[in-house]
Amino acid sequence: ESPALSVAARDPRLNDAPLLSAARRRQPPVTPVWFMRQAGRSLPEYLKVREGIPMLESCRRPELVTEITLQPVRRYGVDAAIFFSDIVVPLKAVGVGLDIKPGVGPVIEQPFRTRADLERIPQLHPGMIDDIAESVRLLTAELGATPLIGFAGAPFTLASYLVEGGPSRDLARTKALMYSDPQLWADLLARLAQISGEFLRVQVAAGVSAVQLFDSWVGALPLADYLAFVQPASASVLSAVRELDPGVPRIHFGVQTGELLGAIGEAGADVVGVDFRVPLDEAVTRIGPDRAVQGNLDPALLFAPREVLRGRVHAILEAGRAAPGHIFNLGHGVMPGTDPDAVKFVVDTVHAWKPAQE
Ligand code: 1CP
Repeated sequence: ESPALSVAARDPRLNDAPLLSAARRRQPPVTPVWFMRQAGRSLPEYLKVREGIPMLESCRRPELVTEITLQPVRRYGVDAAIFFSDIVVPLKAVGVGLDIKPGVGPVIEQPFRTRADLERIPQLHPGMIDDIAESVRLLTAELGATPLIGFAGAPFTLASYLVEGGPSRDLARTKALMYSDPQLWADLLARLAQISGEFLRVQVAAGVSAVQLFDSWVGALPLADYLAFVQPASASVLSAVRELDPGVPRIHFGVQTGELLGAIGEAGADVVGVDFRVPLDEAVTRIGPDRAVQGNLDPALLFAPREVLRGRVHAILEAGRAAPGHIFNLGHGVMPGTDPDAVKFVVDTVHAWKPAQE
């Protein structure tokens, strides 16, 4: 049982924020836009403030987290900030031995293999992440009418790092555990659901306006296995947020999830993130009329000529009209080496767009 968290008062101007209107399926006057990985390696101002500070340490310094989170909001005029952190931060906070290696990603000291390994993944308690709440408070004070999106990794994607020991192409060990010891798998996912749920609740209590649950690698599974082995744990994370504050929209995203889109919505999302492989109007058919969508420009298009980029942005905005609410985003994160001026061009193109009259 988690202790009661009291929810911070939010800026009343947030009621009219386009991001939150779209998430609530009230069509805002302009389509809101933000980008996964909008902070980070594509920004020179990010590389400058990160110099000499290891990634995981930078996530635990509230002043630095605040500065890095605000950088893309200042530069691009996006409709939301995404909290600067990483999906493995709460695992580190409970004591799992891990690091984020530059150019690689998360690396786990002792990969998860047997039931005995569960003992090395204790529950997360709010007192372990006071700095996260502090960062959110600093940020919401600076952001005013611009929403802050909190986030966490979903149980499947977190489990994939723990079991593989780091980034993996095929998730073979993860699937082997899932198919060979379903009970241990369920217990691992339940533990990770507690950790992700508490990580999100601390952010919501401190004042974030929306949350995104990243299940980046769950597209590796067929639908039947997603329903049997993953959806219950993801649903428990999303319901932990809803119980604390039903007014905070829940966005849920994964890569290569074309076959899973309906089920990802049914895990308890208000907004389903769509990668670039499924056109948005087709995604709406798969998800149904009760949820908004977010997406879905291929991040590689940021390297294309401006006329090509503009055409694709307009096509996505047109396709997004099929949805009861559309938040413009990429189909996955901004890639390192992306020209920040191309990102700014997309923001301006989205904001300038007017739907053709019927
Ligand atoms: O030193 C560095 O700058 C390392 C690069 C980096 C950054 C900037 C990592 C390592 N994490 C982050 C920040 C981060 N991670 C953010 C906030 C920034 C923003 O969005 O503006 C977020 C939302 C994440 C979430 C995250 N971490 C995900 C889910 C999103 C996604 O891209 O699918 C995942 C899978 C991770 C793991 C991770 N952390 C870092 C890397 C390079 C990776 C991916 C490794 C892999 O390919 O498996």
